[in-house]
Amino acid sequence: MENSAYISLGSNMGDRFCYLKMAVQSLKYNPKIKLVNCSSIYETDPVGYEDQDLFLNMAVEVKTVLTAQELLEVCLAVELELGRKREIKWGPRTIDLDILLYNQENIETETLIIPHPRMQERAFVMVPLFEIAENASTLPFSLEKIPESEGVRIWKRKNGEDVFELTES
Ligand code: X6L
Ligand code: MG
Ligand code: MG
Repeated sequence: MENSAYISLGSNMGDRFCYLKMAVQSLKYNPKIKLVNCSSIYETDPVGYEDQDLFLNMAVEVKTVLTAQELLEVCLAVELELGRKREIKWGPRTIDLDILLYNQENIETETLIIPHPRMQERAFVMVPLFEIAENASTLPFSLEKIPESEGVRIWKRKNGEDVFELTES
């Protein structure tokens, strides 16, 4: 598992916690992905399109043999599996998985931009990421400057066995 990636997850429809859990499990049980770290879950005010329900957001760190493009395909497949419909731009979704970082690479194809555009301005992305990556020396930027954490509240704190709390029964 030679590559390291950070993925942001978000849900604001139906059983939001269940969707996050199922998405994390899908990653965890993919033989080409090793789940290495998992943030707490935060409840966050919607950004971009504000007339929708509150989100639950979190971030995970994975190691993988997949390329960034292949990892994107896995993320999109998980979204499809969990009933994601793309109707309103920036609108409600059962689950959203965004690749934030892939190694220290800058990638720009027609379907994928890494690092994720404007991620540094979004507290709902940066607060969970900072929680699991604050000691990582592999980040392409300093994480000292976290944006205003307004609109981001802890919802389920990870315990010492965070991954298991998220993926068990
Ligand atoms: C001006 C214009 C300022 C657009 C911000 C920000 C647009 C974020 C889209 C923006 C702008 C986005 C989530 C969300 C979305 C989420 C929370 C997006 C895409 N996804 N809000 N809004 N959590 N809290 O996962 O990130 S839509
Ligand atoms: Mg997103
Ligand atoms: Mg997305």
